[in-house]
Amino acid sequence: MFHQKYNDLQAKLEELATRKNEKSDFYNGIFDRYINPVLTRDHIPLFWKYDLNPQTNPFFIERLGINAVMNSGAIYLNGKFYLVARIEGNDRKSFFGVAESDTGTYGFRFLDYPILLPDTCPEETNVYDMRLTKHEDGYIYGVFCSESKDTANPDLSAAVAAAGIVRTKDLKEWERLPNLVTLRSPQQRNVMLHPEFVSGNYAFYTRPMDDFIDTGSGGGIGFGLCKDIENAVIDKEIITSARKYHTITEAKNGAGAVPIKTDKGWLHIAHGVRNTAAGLRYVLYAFLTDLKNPAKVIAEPSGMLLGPLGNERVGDVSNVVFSNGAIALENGEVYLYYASSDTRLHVATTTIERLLDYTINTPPDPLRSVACVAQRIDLINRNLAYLER
Ligand code: BGC
Ligand code: BMA
Repeated sequence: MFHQKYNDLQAKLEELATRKNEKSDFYNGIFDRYINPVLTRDHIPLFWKYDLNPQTNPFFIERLGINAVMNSGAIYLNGKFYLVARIEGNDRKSFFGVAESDTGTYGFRFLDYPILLPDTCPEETNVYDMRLTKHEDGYIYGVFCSESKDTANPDLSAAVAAAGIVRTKDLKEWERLPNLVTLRSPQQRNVMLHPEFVSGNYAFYTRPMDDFIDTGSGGGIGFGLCKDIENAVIDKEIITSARKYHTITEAKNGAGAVPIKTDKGWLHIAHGVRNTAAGLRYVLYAFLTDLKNPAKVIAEPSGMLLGPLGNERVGDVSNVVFSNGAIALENGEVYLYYASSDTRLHVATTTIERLLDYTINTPPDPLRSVACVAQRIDLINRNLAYLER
């Protein structure tokens, strides 16, 4: 029985890891969606979950279950697609695991071991959402959320979020650096390192917030410079993409995938959050910043780029899509990895050209219904005139 079950599960895992993925029939011209997710909890190796020795596990039961695989950093290295996924155990703690694929849309397999981060922060309880940046200094940096109990607050759920920093050259050996210090923001989540130096400094996208959940006075996605990555301190944060009333970013926004360098500017795919009676709704949106001044927004299309659809809407934290990684190949293909409802990871594919067309030529949000209708009537007028020609 034991061996039979093991073989069955192993065969299923093998089938999952080799199953091809096809584009779904979703169409908007901007990107393609795929039928299957690229990573789920079923992709986790059996030897991470079961004790495989029948003597010590006669019932072949799971000892350390996995609840979800989601928000993943992404990088293309030596001809392969790598994801550093947020993996959440049944115990609610998340950690990171590296998965590798030749295709980017299927065939992801986890390396034998999850990442054991150097234990330099004794108060740290949970880690998640790593952004991977191939920096021009030669290292690959991983910036992630390091969460600790707020011991000063008697509320059991009170927590403090900070940005943890690790670096590697091979995704196997990880060196941990001190957490980022932002002198003017007590909490940070969704911090990401810019791939290039900006006037000789390391540049971070930040997310100033007053509190663990509420961004409070934090006006949007921040940007700050620091001299020394081994002791990263940011004094001043300025706002790049701002939160706006009655838009998809009203409650919060935050950096997503590391920006893609294009000849028209830095292409950002971030997340925007609004509050609803059913809880927070997370969607992805895009904007473009100046090549020389990556904090300066030069185009920001109206509304969302990608929102939860169909099955994506349902999961542990429903009505959420979240991205912290995309891969742009030299030939201009883009693989955008996004998780749905904190449960599983998907890919959407497109090209830099299409994303630029979308970002530059989608009109900005006029912020009021009446102006939105005028914007649409303008499109209808032009279309009807065109069709009647
Ligand atoms: C969760 C994150 C979430 C954050 C804010 C954390 O405890 O692990 O998934 O984004 O709280 O709600
Ligand atoms: C957060 C993020 C994500 C998560 C989202 C929805 O604030 O950092 O980890 O996907 O909430 O729960």
